[in-house]
Amino acid sequence: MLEKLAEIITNCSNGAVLTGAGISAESGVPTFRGKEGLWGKFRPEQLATMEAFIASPEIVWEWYNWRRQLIGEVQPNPGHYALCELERFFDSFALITQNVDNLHRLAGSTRVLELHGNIYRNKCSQCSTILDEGVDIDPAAIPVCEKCGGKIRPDVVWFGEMLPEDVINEAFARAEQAEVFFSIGTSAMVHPAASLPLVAKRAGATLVEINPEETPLSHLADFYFPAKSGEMLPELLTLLEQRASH
Ligand code: BV8
Ligand code: ZN
Repeated sequence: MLEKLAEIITNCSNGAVLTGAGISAESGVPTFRGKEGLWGKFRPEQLATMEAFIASPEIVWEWYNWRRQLIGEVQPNPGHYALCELERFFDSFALITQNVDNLHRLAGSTRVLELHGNIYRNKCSQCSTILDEGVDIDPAAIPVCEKCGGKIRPDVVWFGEMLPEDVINEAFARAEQAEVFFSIGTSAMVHPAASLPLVAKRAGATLVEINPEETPLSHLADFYFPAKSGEMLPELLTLLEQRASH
């Protein structure tokens, strides 16, 4: 299985990866839908929405501050680092992530397409002016935008909100061009991100999924590895490096 995939990768020049919360699970960041998941106490619609922010901005900020603090204490895991290495085996490579945790950049990936923003960036909830990185926000005294007085919010994409146009457009373009497309650590349920693997497959890519649990993609994938990304990806890289060295 893995040898066959390594063989295919060696003969392809265009690769793309879509990651979800699962790639950060082994760093200790709770996923969205796992039992200890971020949504444990709340429903996604409750918190990651503009409605929730308008209704109770302090609760939304408490949740993001808790996540910022939690993510601030963790390190990228071997899965993140392996993806930095994987880039070398392709002439053109795109790393597309649904995660807002910044761990791909921390691991050294240079070009990361962040479909859903970045938890450390702040922006105005009215005029979307981006504010300086990661200023801590006190939920009891949420700052307002100098330009328009709008409340400051995290620069992430909430349910019902558009994804950054340029980012999602590039992501679809890369999915269409990919010869090998990896879907790693995502339940493949949130759109439009979840359609990227389908677009790649339809355009003729070899679809690879790495996820300990089955998802709607698993039966579609050419290779489905029921495994942890932090274990599977380093194994794949070792194989690729062995092949490259002789
Ligand atoms: C939009 C940022 C409208 C914020 C996030 C009905 C049908 C279809 C679509 C919809 C619908 N109703 C509503 C919609 C649209 C909605 C949507 O798709 N809803 C879903 C719930 C059905 N989408 C939106 O609202 C999007 N916007 O559509 O705009 C529009 C359209 C036109 C014009 C104007 C407006 C915006 C979606 C973005 C929401 N923001 N995050 C924040 O983080 O706070 S979503 C968030 O959850 C993540 O970013 C991610 O995208 C998503 C899914 O999470 P995953 O990453 O997949 O994580 P999850 O926990 O689910 O799964 C983890 C996986 O890892 C598991 O499978 C697990 O087995 C695996 N795993 C665990 N350990 C490991 C592992 N894998 C590998 N190794 C391990 N060790
Ligand atoms: Zn403003």
